[in-house]
Parts: sequence; structure tokens; C-alpha cells
Amino acid sequence: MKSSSQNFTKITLEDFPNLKKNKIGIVVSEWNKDITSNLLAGAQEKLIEFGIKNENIKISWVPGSFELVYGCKELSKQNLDAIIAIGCVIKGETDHYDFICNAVSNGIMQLNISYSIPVIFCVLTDHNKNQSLDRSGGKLGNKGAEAAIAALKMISLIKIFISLALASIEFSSNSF
Ligand code: DLZ
Repeated sequence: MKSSSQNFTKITLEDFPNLKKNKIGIVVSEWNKDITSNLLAGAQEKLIEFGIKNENIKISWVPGSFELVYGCKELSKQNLDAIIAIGCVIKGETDHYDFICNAVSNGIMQLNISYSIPVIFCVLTDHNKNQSLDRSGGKLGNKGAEAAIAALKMISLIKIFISLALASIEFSSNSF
């Protein structure tokens, strides 16, 4: 499925009430900075639009996408509700692209398995610069903004899990 048909345009402010106290970490790669800074701007703008306070967005830069996993792991020790990993890997003439893409996607998956904080994957894995431009504020939207929505959806889901857990504790204590 083309990613342009899979977007979050129908999300409204009512979908995410009460985000004033939530805190988001963003780890951004310096490699292909022209692209990653557009993704970062898209993510920040969308988070603020939906009610996250600017002072509750913690941004950390790392040298390249390979270092995103370490950056996210360190940020996961802080009191945050979700982390977004932003990078851009563009295919070159060697196998470097495959190694970095595999390492960062597996690494971020491992963080999601190991820790209870959701880590959102916002790493463009493109065959050329034009594809990256299209996805970082160009004709295919801004994947940073979509990653922000994914983070907010995960925060909402966690709130539902917590209220279900509390309801179940209340139910069990009332049954005795
Ligand atoms: C070395 C490298 C190369 C060739 N290409 C990219 C890229 O397209 N995107 C990216 O984010 N990083 C790249 N890097 C840097 C690696 O991610 C990493 O920073 C270095 O290998 C040092 O560990």
C-alpha cells in the first residue's frame, strides 16, 4: 500500500484530550540534517498542535541513524511518555545502507520489547534524496508529523491500559 494513502489526516483535537502534562523525547540524527530537521519541525509542530507543551518536548541530537538506538535508550531513563527516533538513510553505492537500516529498525524494535515506553520509528529509508524530500514536507507529506501522531496514539492507548488495570483492581477488591 502506498504510504500516501495511509495517513492520519482524519485525527482531530478531540482524539487527544489532556496532553498538557505529557512529555515526549525526540532523538534526531545529524546525518542528512536538511531532511531530519524538516522531519523534526513536522513532529514538533504536530505535537504542539495537539496540546503537548513546547517545554515538555526534549530533543537530543546524535551523529547518525546508527546512534539513534543508543540515544533512545538513554532518553528512556528519563520520565517521558513516548520517544520519537528521527533519521534518514539514503542508499549509496555500498552495503552500508542495509546495515544501518537493519541495525536501527531492529534496535528500536528491541527497545519497544525491553522497555515500557513506546519508541516511534521515524527513519526514512530511501533510494535517493528526492524520495526523502518528498517525505519530509514535500508532495508525500511529512513523516515527522505522522510519527508525532503515532506517539500520541500510543500515549492514549497506555492511558486506556492503565484505566483498565485500575478498573480490574477495583473489581477484584469489591469482589471480596
Ligand atoms: C556512515 C553513514 C552513511 C554512509 N550513510 C548514512 C545515512 O545515509 N544516514 C545516516 O543517518 N547515517 C549514515 N551514516 C552514519 C551512521 O549512521 C553512523 O553515524 C556511523 O556509521 C558511525 O557509527
